[in-house]
Amino acid sequence: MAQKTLVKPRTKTRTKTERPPLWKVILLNDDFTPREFVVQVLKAVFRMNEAQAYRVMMTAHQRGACVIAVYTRDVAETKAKEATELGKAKGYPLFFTTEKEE
Ligand code: TYC
Repeated sequence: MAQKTLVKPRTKTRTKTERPPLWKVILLNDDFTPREFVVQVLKAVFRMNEAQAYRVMMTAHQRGACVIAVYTRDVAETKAKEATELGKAKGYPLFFTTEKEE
């Protein structure tokens, strides 16, 4: 009698979890927007407390730019736009941009 090969079915499911790429929201410095206003916007849009917002504002002020947070692309773009609009509404050149995280 021919020998039969026992084929054991795979029972474990292998899940490939691909995380969506994250996007950075970056705050850019300018010479006109008041520091206190930048802090207000950071608190309102990025849910930071006073100390966190102040630190981020000062980093952008001194170095030219500061990464604020990472989100999915949609959220990052929406928040950057919202925050930029708040400045625009007051006539400030305050600007937030996004960049894909590598
Ligand atoms: N540089 C601005 C000032 O001196 C303050 C400021 C800080 C503006 C950070 C934008 O992203 C910024 N009034």
